[in-house]
Amino acid sequence: MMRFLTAGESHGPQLTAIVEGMPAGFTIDPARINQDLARRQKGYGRGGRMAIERDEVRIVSGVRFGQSMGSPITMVVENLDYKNWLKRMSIDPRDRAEGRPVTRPRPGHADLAGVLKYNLDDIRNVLERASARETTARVAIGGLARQLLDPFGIDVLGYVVSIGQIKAQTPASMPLADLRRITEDSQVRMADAAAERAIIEEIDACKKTGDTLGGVVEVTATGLPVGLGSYVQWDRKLDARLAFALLSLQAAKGVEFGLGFEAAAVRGAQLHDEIGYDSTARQFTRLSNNSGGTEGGMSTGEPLRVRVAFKPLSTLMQPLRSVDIRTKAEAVGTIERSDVCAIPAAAVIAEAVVAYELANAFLDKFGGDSFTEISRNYQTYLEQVRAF
Ligand code: EPS
Repeated sequence: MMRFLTAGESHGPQLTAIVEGMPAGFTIDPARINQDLARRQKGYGRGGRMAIERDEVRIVSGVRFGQSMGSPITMVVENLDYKNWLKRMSIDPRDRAEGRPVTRPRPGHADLAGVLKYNLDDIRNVLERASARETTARVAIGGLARQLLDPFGIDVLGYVVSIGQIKAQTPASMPLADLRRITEDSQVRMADAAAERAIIEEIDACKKTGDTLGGVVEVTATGLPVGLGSYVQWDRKLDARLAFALLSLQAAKGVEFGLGFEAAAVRGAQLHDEIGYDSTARQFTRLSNNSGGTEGGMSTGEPLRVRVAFKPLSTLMQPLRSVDIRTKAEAVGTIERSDVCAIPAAAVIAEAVVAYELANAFLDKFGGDSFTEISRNYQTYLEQVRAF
């Protein structure tokens, strides 16, 4: 079982991730992690910060000669913007006077509950860590997880299905490689050119009025063996673990699998994925995939399909009513540099989170300390399922 911690403030010197439990003998290529970090920085609607940063991972433990050693892997991403915040983010008490405190909480952000909970008189102490900048570390961790899943043919891709009211018609059953190529070329990580044009207009309109936009992203994973996760205990259910991880993302408000909430409105006979058997491949088949690839908290072997709804970002350039935490006088929420829409980035982040949870579920099932041991366990299980 892997576990991780992230640390670091949005405008501090760096973001840090420590991942423990990565088995030995896996190829770890930082360039691949950097590709995902670069993907996270892209997307129409991002603010000025992404022009400053050039997120790149530096691995400072757990990897030697391109392979995992089995020891904790520590990854560091430098915040290039830190040089502009040296005094405001200083750890030295003598710099307090230069702190420029933030005192007007933004409705929708962690600001107000955060200062009350931690008894702080400067909202900056909350927002620095609550910021979605933290997801840089999560994408780096996901990039590591992908390198664990890769040799077993498991592929994971995130893309955008809607922004605001505008929905993409994502071509059903398109191979993941094609979907990757198309969404990678899209400014909003979407496989629908007409919807993309409408969304770009909508983002421009929101920027003019100082508003923000949320949306829904979908993550598909293919190549999963049947039986990841388990029905026997609540906290071993694959979908439950994915939902927990995805809802831990900043601004995430809902998660659904397959047909999702719509499943509640159709009759059982219309919903459930009928079972067939392919005697040549010696494999059970499904005639549909409304479940989104999980039944009873386990992977069915069909593609995993999960969607996450994100609310619009709470930093508004045309701010909402608020109250100053020091004077208690009426005010409006603080204006911080931010994004109009970060949903294209959220697709990359959700993808990383799913990759990590799948890698963990994979290790639960086939776990061992080395690539050799895990491969052996995996092959033996596949043979067992084929011979069933
Ligand atoms: C982010 C960096 C942040 C914001 C955004 C995500 O940079 P800055 O605050 O310096 O402009 O662009 O953070 C938020 C939306 C938020 O609420 O904090 C990033 O790296 O993704």
